[in-house]
Amino acid sequence: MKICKTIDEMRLAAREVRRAGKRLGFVATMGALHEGHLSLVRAAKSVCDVVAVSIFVNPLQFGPTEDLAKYPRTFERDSGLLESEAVDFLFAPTPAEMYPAGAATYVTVEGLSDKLCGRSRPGHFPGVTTVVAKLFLIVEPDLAFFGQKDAAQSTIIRRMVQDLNLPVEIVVCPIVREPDGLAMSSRNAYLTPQERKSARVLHRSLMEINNRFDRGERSAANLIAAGRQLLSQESGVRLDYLEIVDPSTLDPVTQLDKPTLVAVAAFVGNTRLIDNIVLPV
Ligand code: PAJ
Repeated sequence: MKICKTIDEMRLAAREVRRAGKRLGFVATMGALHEGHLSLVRAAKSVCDVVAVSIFVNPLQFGPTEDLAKYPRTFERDSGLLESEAVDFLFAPTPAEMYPAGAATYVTVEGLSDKLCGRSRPGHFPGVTTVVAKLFLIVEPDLAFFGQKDAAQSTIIRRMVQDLNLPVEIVVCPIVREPDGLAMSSRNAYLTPQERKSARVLHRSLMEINNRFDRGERSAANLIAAGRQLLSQESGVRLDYLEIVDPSTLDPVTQLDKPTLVAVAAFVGNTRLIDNIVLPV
């Protein structure tokens, strides 16, 4: 596995891959890798000739009071894991390499960027789309793999790719969970043992909604009320949002007569966790 620290190195390596007529797959991450990330790497390996992964804790997508400084950074372990997955290139730039002084350009998906997490984290999605656009322009992958775990992020990136005619195909892969249902996340490392137990309520509330939906409930308000009820019973958990939305517009729906996204975000202690499920027609 070749580690590229500079944009020039990564760009040259990727150009060579394409010149050889090979299909290049790309997985963007912020490191602290877990099985969720590795599932994207494996999906990329299974359909691409060459795979590049980036590790970059993107300062632009963190708010002033968020966890940028304490975000887990485990580079040695991460590069070992990627090496075992036979990843070809690891792009690991510094913040100064990605954002030299004077950088002033943002990529923003209007409208979508202030829905769901965008409402409670202003500036977050413009930070994500700016860095992902830059990464796509540096790596120029044929396919890029993202997780359903960050459902709104995937929707917004698809929109950006479509609107800017970026020549990359977006593939969204299923959520990887712990055995008890908790969605894997780099932020789970912040949880105390007690919080780790409480965190199960996110998935439990989604399952409750799923069960009621299976039994025929189609009112979004009733489904949300049932989920909120469970969430409110768990001490130490503070709900940020629980919404049922159209997966492509992220706008709330009232009646579930087409596929919908049920998305939840909650603080468990000081740690903000997200999860979601898709309900069929
Ligand atoms: P990060 O949180 O490191 O996630 C990198 C990718 O892994 C994202 O596409 C995310 O959806 C996916 N992922 C995380 N947990 C997952 C899980 N349990 N199951 C399946 N996929 C999972 O998302 C980001 O980084 C950043 O915003 C980034 C896109 C890299 C831009 O900075």
